[in-house]
Amino acid sequence: MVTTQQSICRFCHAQCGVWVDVENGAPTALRGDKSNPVSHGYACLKGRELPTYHTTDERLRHSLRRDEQGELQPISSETAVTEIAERIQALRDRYGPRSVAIYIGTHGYNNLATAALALAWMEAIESPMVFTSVTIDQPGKAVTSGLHGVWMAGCTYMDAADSWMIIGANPIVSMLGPVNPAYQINRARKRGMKLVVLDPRRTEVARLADVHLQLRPGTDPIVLAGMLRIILTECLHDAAFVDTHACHFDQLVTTVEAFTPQFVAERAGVAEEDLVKAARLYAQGDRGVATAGTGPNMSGHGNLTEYLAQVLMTVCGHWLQAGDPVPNPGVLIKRLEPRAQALAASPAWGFGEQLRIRNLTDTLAGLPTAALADEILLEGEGQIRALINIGGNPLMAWPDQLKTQAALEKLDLLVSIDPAMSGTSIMSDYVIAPTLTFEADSNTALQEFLASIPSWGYSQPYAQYAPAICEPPPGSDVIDDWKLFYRLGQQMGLALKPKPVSLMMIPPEADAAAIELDMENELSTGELWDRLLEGSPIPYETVKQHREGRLIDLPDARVKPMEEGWTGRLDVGNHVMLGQLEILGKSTPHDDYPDYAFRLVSRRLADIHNSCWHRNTTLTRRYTYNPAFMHPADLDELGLKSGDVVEITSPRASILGVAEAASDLRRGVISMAHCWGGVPGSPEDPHIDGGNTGRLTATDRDFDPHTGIPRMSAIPVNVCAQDQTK
Ligand SMILES: Nc1nc2c(c(=O)[nH]1)N[C@H]1C(S)=C(S)[C@@H](COP(=O)(O)OP(=O)(O)OC[C@H]3O[C@@H](n4cnc5c(=O)[nH]c(N)nc54)[C@H](O)[C@@H]3O)O[C@H]1N2
Ligand SMILES: Nc1nc2c(c(=O)[nH]1)N[C@H]1C(S)=C(S)[C@@H](COP(=O)(O)OP(=O)(O)OC[C@H]3O[C@@H](n4cnc5c(=O)[nH]c(N)nc54)[C@H](O)[C@@H]3O)O[C@H]1N2
Ligand code: SF4
Ligand SMILES: [Mo]
Repeated sequence: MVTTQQSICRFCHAQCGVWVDVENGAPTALRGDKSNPVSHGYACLKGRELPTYHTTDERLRHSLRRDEQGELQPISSETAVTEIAERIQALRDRYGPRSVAIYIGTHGYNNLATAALALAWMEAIESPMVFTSVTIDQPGKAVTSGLHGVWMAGCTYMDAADSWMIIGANPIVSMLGPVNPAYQINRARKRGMKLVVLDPRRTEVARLADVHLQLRPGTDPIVLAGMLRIILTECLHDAAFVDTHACHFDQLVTTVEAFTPQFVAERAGVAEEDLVKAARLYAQGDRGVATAGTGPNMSGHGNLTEYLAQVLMTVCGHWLQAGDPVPNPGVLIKRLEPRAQALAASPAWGFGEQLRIRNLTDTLAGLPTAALADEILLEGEGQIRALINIGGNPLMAWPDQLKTQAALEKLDLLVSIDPAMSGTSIMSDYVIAPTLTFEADSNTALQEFLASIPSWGYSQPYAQYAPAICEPPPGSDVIDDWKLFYRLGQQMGLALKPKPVSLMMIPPEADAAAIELDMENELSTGELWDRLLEGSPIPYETVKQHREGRLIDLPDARVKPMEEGWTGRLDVGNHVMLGQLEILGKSTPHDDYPDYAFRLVSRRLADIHNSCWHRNTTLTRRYTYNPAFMHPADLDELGLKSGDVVEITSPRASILGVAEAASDLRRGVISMAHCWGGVPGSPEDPHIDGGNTGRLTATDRDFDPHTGIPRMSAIPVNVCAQDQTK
């Protein structure tokens, strides 16, 4: 019997609304829901394969434990939890709470209930060592909210914007930002929205742009400063907005003075007229967004790029203003009151836990994950000895793969929650086999929460509820990820007090409303969600009545004017950021690694999500590995052709890759997806395993002094044909 059910794809943060066929209790096919008002029928190949992940033989159906011979053997989840609790208790008693860390990876976030319980458990064991993928992704975003301050009314969405600037992101493939970006961008362009894209590659989204600046990797702040200078010189900025709502404007004006169109064109390798056109197009119009992606966040000046993007929005007065309609007042997640006023800048780093490495501290983006391997390796008081990896894959994803491998090997206890034998699962002492998307209740809270980032989230009040639609495979012993933390709490005699997800965007309110969980009687995942969404603007009960995902009819809301006597200002002249910019404006040579002819930049492959399911034959119908894309003229010059195996060498290490001609690249750039490659030290076939770009990076070189993120894009490399004699 086949039934067809509405649900949410939870394979990435986009959370598209979908239809799923369930046959004899197992999901068999997935299609985008054409009637869905936000995803409009979109479902990518990764999502269409989601049913397969539930049923593939590759999926773990039981948890695993490393035996005395070092082999991973099946174990009941109950025994696994009991043993893990004992081992963590022992480490904590002997070495203190700081010896226990968690890492929340992308699939930890895709399941917000798990993140909430993991954080509650860490609080209960009193360990501050919470790391996430955010600090090796786009840490500049959270940091900027402190450096620049936050505009309480937020910004416009693509359906109403006059201009939009995308700085090193490719949302049509990555879904960074709005849901179904291709649909939204095409519609907005038809309406007249102007699109500017900065990317060394002519990406899918760059092809739709009014101006594409195909800049040298890592030169984004130079280009943005140049655009600011043009906007200010031509008086295209919103002087009244700046006067009322910004501070340190004069310092900004002085600092961008050095970034003449000629200087920028020479440094960034773009045409002066394109730069001027881009600045004018972005500044025209009343409402706009400048948003950055992973590329520039990883290429050496991430905080500065993100900061300047928001400074551009502020200088142009592009934020929502008093009287503007509020696009989405919040459905499952409460937002800041939409007022035309600024929450002043606040410390972005330098508080909370002090790391023992590179003087790093906690930050608004969280503890620097790039320092986690060192914190495990560095002996002495405070050393991390146990790590729980929640839906992430450190061995493949963290920078400096060789150091990561050494660190994971050194741990006394490594636990992964993962449905697959990932590179990290293979190294783990325990692998907890989780339920997958369609086996547990969920909802669209995650995508709604992402609205804390300008331009992300739903542009209308929208929510969807998705109850479980199938059971785990017969005979399996899998648990909902969050239950690991609940049950560890039970075993260790702790009371867990998770923060409501409904209040996540307002941390003080979430802290004050921590939920007392009954530690005797375990809730179902659905019941847990009921608790986690208490206090949501629209009662979760109401949302649950509609499984189809729908727009919520709310009374017309407008942005309120600034409160009388309000003093908060957006800081457009943060001294640390302007200090960094000033150095880039000096006339030192731009080539920081003259001995390395190429810069390797990151990218996403359309059909593969990070390190997930690389052996799925449908996902790999185009690429079974991550090609090393290079400009055809660069290949010619090196006497190489598509399909040749090349050795790519950075100051840190060498990897093998398979060259592929790509005329959409700027010359001198190699573009390669991350999270591929085999286990270092084992035989690797670049046609099967691909190459791990993280191995080329070093955590103690070219790193951001605050978030610790090293250069993971714009990596200096040389390329040559593989030395067959090795
Ligand atoms: N050089 C370089 N390095 C990079 C990047 C780059 O661009 N360049 N990108 C960085 C970025 S942006 C990120 S986010 C990180 C990625 O960092 P991670 O999140 O650490 O890596 P993923 O590969 O996304 O790991 C996902 C894991 O979750 C498992 N999984 C799949 N489905 C489920 C599920 O339903 N439940 C659970 N529990 N697990 C599941 C998969 O098997 C996989 O092992 O990599 C970073 N590293
Ligand atoms: N299909 C697919 N979708 C994904 C993922 C995936 O692996 N596959 N991963 C998910 C994750 S974890 C994340 S964080 C998001 C990321 O989402 P995005 O940030 O949109 O990721 P990319 O598509 O890699 O786009 C980054 C772009 O930056 C460019 N770039 C590299 N270096 C520089 C630079 O120095 N300056 C500029 N201006 N551009 C540069 C690259 O050429 C690339 O086009 O995608 C998510 N979605
Ligand atoms: S974009 Fe993300 S949520 Fe949508 S179908 Fe693809 S994987 Fe699923
Ligand atoms: Mo990411």
